Amino acid sequence: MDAQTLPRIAAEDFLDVLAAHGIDHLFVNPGTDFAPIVEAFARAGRTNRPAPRPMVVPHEHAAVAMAHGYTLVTGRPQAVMLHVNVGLANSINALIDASRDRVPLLLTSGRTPITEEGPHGARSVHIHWAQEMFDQAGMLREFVKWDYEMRRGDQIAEVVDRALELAQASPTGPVYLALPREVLGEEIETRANAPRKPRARPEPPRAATDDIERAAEWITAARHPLIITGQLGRNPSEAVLLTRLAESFALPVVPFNPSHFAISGAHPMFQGGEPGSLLTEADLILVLESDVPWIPSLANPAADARIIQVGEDPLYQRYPMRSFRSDLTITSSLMAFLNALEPALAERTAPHTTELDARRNRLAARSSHLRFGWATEIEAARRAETINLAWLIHCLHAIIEPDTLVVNEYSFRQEYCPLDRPGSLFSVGPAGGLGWGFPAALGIKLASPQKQVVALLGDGAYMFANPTACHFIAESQELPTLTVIYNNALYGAVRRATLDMYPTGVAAQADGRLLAELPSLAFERIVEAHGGHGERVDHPAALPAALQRAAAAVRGGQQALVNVICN
Ligand SMILES: Cc1ncc(C[n+]2csc(CCOP(=O)(O)OP(=O)(O)O)c2C)c(N)n1
Repeated sequence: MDAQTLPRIAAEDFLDVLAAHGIDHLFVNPGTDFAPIVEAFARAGRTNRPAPRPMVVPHEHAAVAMAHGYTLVTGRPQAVMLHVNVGLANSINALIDASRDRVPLLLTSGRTPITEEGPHGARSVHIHWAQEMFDQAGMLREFVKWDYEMRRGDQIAEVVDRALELAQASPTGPVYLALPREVLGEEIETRANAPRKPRARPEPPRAATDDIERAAEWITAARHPLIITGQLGRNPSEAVLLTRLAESFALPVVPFNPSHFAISGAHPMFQGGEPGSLLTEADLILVLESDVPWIPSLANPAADARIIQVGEDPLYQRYPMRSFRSDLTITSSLMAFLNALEPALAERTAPHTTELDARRNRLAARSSHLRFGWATEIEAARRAETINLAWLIHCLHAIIEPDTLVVNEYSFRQEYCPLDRPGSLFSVGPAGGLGWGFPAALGIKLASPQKQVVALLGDGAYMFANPTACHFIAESQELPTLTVIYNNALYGAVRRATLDMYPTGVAAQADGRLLAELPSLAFERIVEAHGGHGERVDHPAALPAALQRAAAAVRGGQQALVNVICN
């Protein structure tokens, strides 16, 4: 067969249009619905047509989380194709993470053949009946911005254009497209106008001048301002701007459950990850891209504090309930906001007024005091018999290289391991669908092959990741990452919740461990089974060398895992 002269099928247009949109990878987990896609890839290979690189990922959750990680680094959406409803169902946890993390992504899956006989691609095996649903997209509609089912093979390019422009419009997020087999296999005319020019995209929103003026006035007038960040730092330039602003205008920064690096943990304006007294004493709080800037049942700002909330979707319109106070709500990208705020503040105050200098000194003293406390915790941990979180995170610091990317699906804290580079931290998104960290680290490594990628996971989170699928990908795709597991043989969060709610209850008599205990497994042997380097450590003194050996293995091209047995 000559691939050049065969009648063209719609699946070829699908690959063409993905390539035209700059999509590097199609992460797939295939089924009987894939025949036209497989044929299209084979034809593209034969004719040298540009196509995304197909990567078979042996679990759908991992496929979506890899795409998520890749996009966090590159900013470019990727595509995923899964097997009809059953494969799609396996991906929904990862889709929820991507959706709440506002990651643009084209998620596609097959749809069982529509016709029972007749057209090319009509039903041909037993499962084709039971896999049909009345509304396949219904199971994930709440977590995508747009969904559609391909109806005509000759329309595929326009539909993918629409999908990708919506995924990338502010606020960005996943979209879903169902691809029936007969439609993918439809014979179509070769397009006269290919490759098509992409439509111009709208810019992310920018704060209105009046709002910038008002925010600058309020910040200048405040005696006890506070900045709380959440997603700030996805674009590393946001962290650069924020740091400059914090320095110039003596503004304390608390990255509260941060997704990314907002400011260095070594900076005097970094005030730890918990606002503490800063929250209750503040007379102005600037909330930058944070869905949950504080926990109202635990502590609240003063009643007369002014609150400014800024974000691309500051109302979090897809959240059913969210009631954080706001006196000025600004819809804006953080780059646009911070770039406009800086000169507006500079117009109102010089960086070295007596008042600002005094505040800067006070904040620097506060952060030194905090730092002393963190150092004391580390010293106590060094001398302990078992490993705790502070010690584990502190020990990571010694293996972190200038370009290391830290993936966090545990409690990574700059308090114990200050980072100094914007763009160096990626935490599981606000939905907390566990299992994200390991495959996201693989996607991050795929996007940055020269960099060291270190993933910090709980033992629970590691098991949620379908570890064998992830280790297989690391091995087969040559993506050596370092996985560090905080192994407390526990769903600690579940235990804490039980003890918080029923501190004197019956469950507390057994330390709240009911339903929370996990077996302490030899995870180091799982990585070894995949050709990787495994370490098991249970004493604080042994941890630094184990991490060094694992990091060296990764530098040598081997994936590595350190199973850290904790107290
Ligand atoms: C997919 C998924 N299932 C269940 C949960 C509920 N959950 C939240 S934290 C947690 C325990 C995680 O265990 P681990 O990663 O070991 O961390 P630890 O709580 O022990 O600190 C669970 C089960 C979740 N967030 N996501």
